[in-house]
Amino acid sequence: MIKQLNAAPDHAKLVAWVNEWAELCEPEAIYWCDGTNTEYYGLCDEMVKSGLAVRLNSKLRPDCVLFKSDPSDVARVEARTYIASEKKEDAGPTNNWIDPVELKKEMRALYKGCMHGRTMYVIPYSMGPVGSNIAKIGVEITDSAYVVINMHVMTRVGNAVLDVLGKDGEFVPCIHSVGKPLENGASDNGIWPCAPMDKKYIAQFPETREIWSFGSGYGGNAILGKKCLALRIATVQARDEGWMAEHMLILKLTNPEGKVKYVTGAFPSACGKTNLAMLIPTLPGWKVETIGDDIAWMKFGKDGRLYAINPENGFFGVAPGTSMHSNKNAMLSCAKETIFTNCALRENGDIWWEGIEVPLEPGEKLIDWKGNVWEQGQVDADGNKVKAAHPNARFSARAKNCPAIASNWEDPNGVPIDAFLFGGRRPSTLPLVYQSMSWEHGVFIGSTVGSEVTAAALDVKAGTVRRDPFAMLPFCGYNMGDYFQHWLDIGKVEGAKLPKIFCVNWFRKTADGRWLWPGFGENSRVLKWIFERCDGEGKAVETPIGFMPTTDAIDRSGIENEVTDADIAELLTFDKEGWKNELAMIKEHYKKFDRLPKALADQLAQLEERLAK
Ligand code: GTP
Ligand code: SPV
Ligand code: MN
Repeated sequence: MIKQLNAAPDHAKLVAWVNEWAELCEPEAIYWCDGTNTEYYGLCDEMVKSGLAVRLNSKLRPDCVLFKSDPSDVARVEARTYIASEKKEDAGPTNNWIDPVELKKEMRALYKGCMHGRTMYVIPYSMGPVGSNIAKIGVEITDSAYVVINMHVMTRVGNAVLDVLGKDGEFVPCIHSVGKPLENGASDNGIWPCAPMDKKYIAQFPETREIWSFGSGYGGNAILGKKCLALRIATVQARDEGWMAEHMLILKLTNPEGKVKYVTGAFPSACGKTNLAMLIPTLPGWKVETIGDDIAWMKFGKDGRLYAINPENGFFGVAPGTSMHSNKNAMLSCAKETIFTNCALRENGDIWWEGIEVPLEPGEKLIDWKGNVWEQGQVDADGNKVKAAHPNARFSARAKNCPAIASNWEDPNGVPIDAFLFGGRRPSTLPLVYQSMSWEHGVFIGSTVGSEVTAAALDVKAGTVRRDPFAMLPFCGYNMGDYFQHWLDIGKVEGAKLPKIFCVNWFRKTADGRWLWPGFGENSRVLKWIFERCDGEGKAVETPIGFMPTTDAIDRSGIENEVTDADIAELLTFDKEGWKNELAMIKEHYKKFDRLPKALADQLAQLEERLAK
């Protein structure tokens, strides 16, 4: 008999679905999450007691816990992520595909008895403000209390959601297990539970709008409202219903005269969305406020403009590199009520990571993300510095704790978008900023986004340029060529007043490896030019790749010594030879797409012509 820890809601379909999974997974107990603080802190206490989590020093970091995951379970696993559409061609060339019937059979065998000795938590959650007509409801079943507390932070969980569901409301069913049954009263003994790589599956079924995840407890693999629902499933819904689900930050930009514009930005994972969303402008009088840092859902308003909401409720932010200097608002967001994963632990009971810019005591030793004692300056057998925190260590912080959160961030109608930015880590060739010549040209730019590889996903080679169209390579729930077409179609909607499109690159380096651009708060100087361009102002020159600012169009007041005339000239030159090489790479990239829209092939041909002149 499975214990029922509390009463099930009055929703026959939901209860039947939960019972069906309970029968297969055979948990010890079923618990319906109510979303309260009592529930949240109760689960934190349990995990601290069992050794899965460490409670941080409550004077330094109130109501915070630290987890260390299994060293094999530290990021999204793209090679084990599937779009199981009925037809392979509908998943397209960029997604892994298995026939849904076959995959379900395979996965059911894994789910059989997978929750032995564990509680099955049922999490009703809303992506977007509860009850908003843009919001979507999901229900996640999981055997991980770590996932429950993360869902509390990252989504809106609990009874309010059940109220909206009523007796027969629709929800996206999401099933998750860490894939580590506990037999005969065994316990985790403080060790992060997960399954071996070849048993991990992150599966989306686009036609039936289901999510099945097995074997991983980390981030986007397990917190299913985020990438699985709000992007992979939502892109399919957005395509069918004429809206957009994008891997984009949303920010509110106010100029010194008090005029407001809203800007979104699609940068690949670990390429600066959270940082830009929370930026503190160095330019006097300018203000940036945060609407969202990772995902935007956008729909047309009656006025023909695109209105964006942030479907999330918190930030699952990259920890390393985050400091009071680089991102003060993120540091303050995670000052309390935060879940830390794979950060290092200090002797004083606080967290630490590379780039936090908090000096350690002389001789102070840490507990690193693997649980080993770590000494300052420690090197491994090959002489490489041992990292105290994993490069993809994360904080799960509540949006309401962000000092820069915009007062209207939960407006159910969303905010009207003026500009879209695309960008990635490109040490050469791509200028600091340029503007597209048209919507179609902007879609072309989005389709060619590339970045040096980061630590946000396993199984991709570091250091090389990876093409990540619209920063959606791992997150598009259908054929990428059709997704390009959807972007082109959005541009043809009658009466549409579309955002202007820009490409930015904060990551240019000199030949000897120095950053050419200081980035972070100084990026406000680029936002200023973008703001001006949206109003038809801002000096620019037309080049074969689009409109580039003249070197004096970027306000360098106060940083002329840091970014010299020579630097800005290098940041804003059109590098003809580099672009010829880029063109060849884009051609290679485009060969992958079986359903490449003709308009994009034309854009490529036109770029080639302009470069040949
Ligand atoms: P995901 O959460 O994985 O989607 O990542 P993200 O796009 O939100 O990236 P995030 O803002 O967390 O930045 C990732 C890394 O890039 C951090 O180590 C930052 O310090 C670094 N970074 C962000 N902005 C800048 C910048 O303007 N210049 C430089 N040099 N580094 C930056
Ligand atoms: C990303 O990788 O883009 C993230 C982190 O935002 S995760 O939620 O793990 O996908
Ligand atoms: Mn992301």
